[in-house]
Amino acid sequence: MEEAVHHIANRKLFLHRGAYFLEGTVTPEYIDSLEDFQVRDSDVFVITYPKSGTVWTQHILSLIYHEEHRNNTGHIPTVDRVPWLEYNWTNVDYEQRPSPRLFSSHLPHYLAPKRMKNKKAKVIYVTRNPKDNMVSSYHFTHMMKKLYEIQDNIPDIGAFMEGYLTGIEVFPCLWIDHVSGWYAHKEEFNILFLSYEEMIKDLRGVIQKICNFLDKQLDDQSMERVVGRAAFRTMKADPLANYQSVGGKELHFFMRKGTIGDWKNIMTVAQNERFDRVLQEKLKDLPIKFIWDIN
Ligand code: PPS
Repeated sequence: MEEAVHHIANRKLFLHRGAYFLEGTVTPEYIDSLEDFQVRDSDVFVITYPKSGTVWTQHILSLIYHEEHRNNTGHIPTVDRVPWLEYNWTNVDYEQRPSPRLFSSHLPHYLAPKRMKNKKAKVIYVTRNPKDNMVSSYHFTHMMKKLYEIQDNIPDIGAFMEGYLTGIEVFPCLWIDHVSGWYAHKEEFNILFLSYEEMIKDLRGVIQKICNFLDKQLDDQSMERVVGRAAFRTMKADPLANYQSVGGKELHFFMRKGTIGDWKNIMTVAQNERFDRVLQEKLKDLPIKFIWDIN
């Protein structure tokens, strides 16, 4: 089990304080230093379990805050506008960055900067139903391995699901631990919970909700632009939004299918039943009603 968890595509994973991180992009010392990260009251963080709509929400935040992004006159990739707190891929000097700073993160709640808990900085936490989350992650893993020409240890969906449910090949930790951790500690943060599914079903409504949370009111034309540019097809074709050239590789498959219920196309009945057996009880303890298909 230990051996199997140690890669995502060409990256080794290392375990630190109960979570896995990508080796070569971050150190245990840096993760520890984030505890004292100088959070500003005006900071905004998008926090997710991977494959829950992170890039989508990053993009929406960037569109809300940056007029030249909305108007298509700016040329800064989303990942630079809303950089990763724990993975500073683009070497942004966070201290020098003007307010309001926007960040993305996959950190579990207990590794979040303690100054985030003064309840002034804003946190947007996005969840996704775990079957689609797992399937999105499965395809992503395959595409990454193909991209980096890694032939070995490519699990089929059954093996991948076992890992997802039990802790093998799970980055950064078990889905249920991440989601239940952030919900259980919600009183400590100024936090807005959103779901991928409500974004699919009512994108404009969710963007308005985000604007209300951020105290950022957009006029009708700006709102129109944000909604239009955050649509799946538009984002998929937008090199600034689709991670096309991050790490010198063509990662445009971050935008794969963008729907609810794709798990039905790949999971067998038996796998679905097994998934339910393992997670159903735990899901009951979450204050979320998941949407499992597009209808
Ligand atoms: S990551 O690697 O954690 O940053 O991935 P993340 O961005 O969280 O999740 C990727 C999935 O989000 C889908 N996506 C979208 N869906 C609908 N509309 C828009 N605009 C959009 N942008 C990204 C993306 O397609 C991945 O889901 P799947 O199911 O694989 O298509």
